[in-house]
Parts: sequence; C-alpha cells; structure tokens
Amino acid sequence: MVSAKMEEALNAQVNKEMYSAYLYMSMSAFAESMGYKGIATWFMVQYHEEMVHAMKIYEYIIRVGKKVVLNTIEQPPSQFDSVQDMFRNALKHEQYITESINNLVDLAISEKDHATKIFLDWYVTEQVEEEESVNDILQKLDLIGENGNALYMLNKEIGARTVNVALDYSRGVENGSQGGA
Ligand code: OFO
Repeated sequence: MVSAKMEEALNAQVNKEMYSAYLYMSMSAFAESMGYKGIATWFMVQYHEEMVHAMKIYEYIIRVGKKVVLNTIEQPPSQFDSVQDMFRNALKHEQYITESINNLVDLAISEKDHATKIFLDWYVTEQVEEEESVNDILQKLDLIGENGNALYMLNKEIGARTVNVALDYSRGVENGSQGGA
C-alpha cells in the first residue's frame, strides 16, 4: 500500500526528473550555441535518460493504483560561463537529485513501504553512475584547463555517446523501443 504522502513525494520526483531533462536539453542548446557539437550530443543523450527516469516513476505510480499529477516544470538556466561551469552545474544538480532519492528511500523505510523501497533501489544505483559520469568529465576538464585543442578532443570523445534507453515508451518503458523502428 502506497500512502498519499508517498504518492505526493513520487509525483514531486517525476517533476524533478522532468526538470533534469529540461536542464540537460538547455545545456545541450548552450553547447550547440558555442559550437561544441559533441558536448551537445552528450547532454541530449542525458536528456533522454532523464525522460526515462521520470517515466519509470510515472508508470510505478499508476501500477500501484495511485494518480499521476503533473506540475509546472521550472525554467532552467540558458547561459553558462564556460563548458566547465556547465558541468559543475550538472554535478551540483545530480547531487541534489541523489539527496532527493535518498529522502524518498527514507520515507519508504519509515512507512514500511517495501515495494517502493525496492523500486527506488534502482535509482540509488543509478545516481552513483550519474554523479560518476559527470565527475569523470569534470576531472578531464580540470586537466584540460585553457587548452583549446584538448577541449576539442574531449568534445569529440564524449560526442560518441549513444542513447541506450527507450525512446518510445508509449507502451511502457520496459516495452519501449530505442527509436528508429
Ligand atoms: Fe535522473 O538522474 Fe540525473 O538527474
């Protein structure tokens, strides 16, 4: 049994994941405007991942017989000082999301809601990955410093990232296709 309090908290998390998608789409647009096509691709792949994060919770709320209530998505920043600044913001955001997931887990435990706790475990693991991948790029950016050639190479390297989550989740994320079909 999922409580009304948990239902509300899960709906709030849908909104946060949608904001994540929006934020990374905005970062992708900023990277495009700076001519960093590879970085733009990396953030657009991240956008797709966030949409799936939101959809998994959306579907869970429905599966447990509760109601999805969508809220306004906050406007993300559209201007950053540099590529480094953008990734620093991305890391800060992921740390915020990790905290939010941890709070949800705490709530599930305090309510003895084992099903939701198990459902959220996937997000706990995913957040380790989310922070790690951004941290990884930030470390490289620190090494690169002001070196334009090296930044160009990093742009190329991370631009090779591809989408490996469902792009069409009309029949559910688990049954989703990765697009093209
Ligand atoms: Fe949904 O993990 Fe990033 O924000």
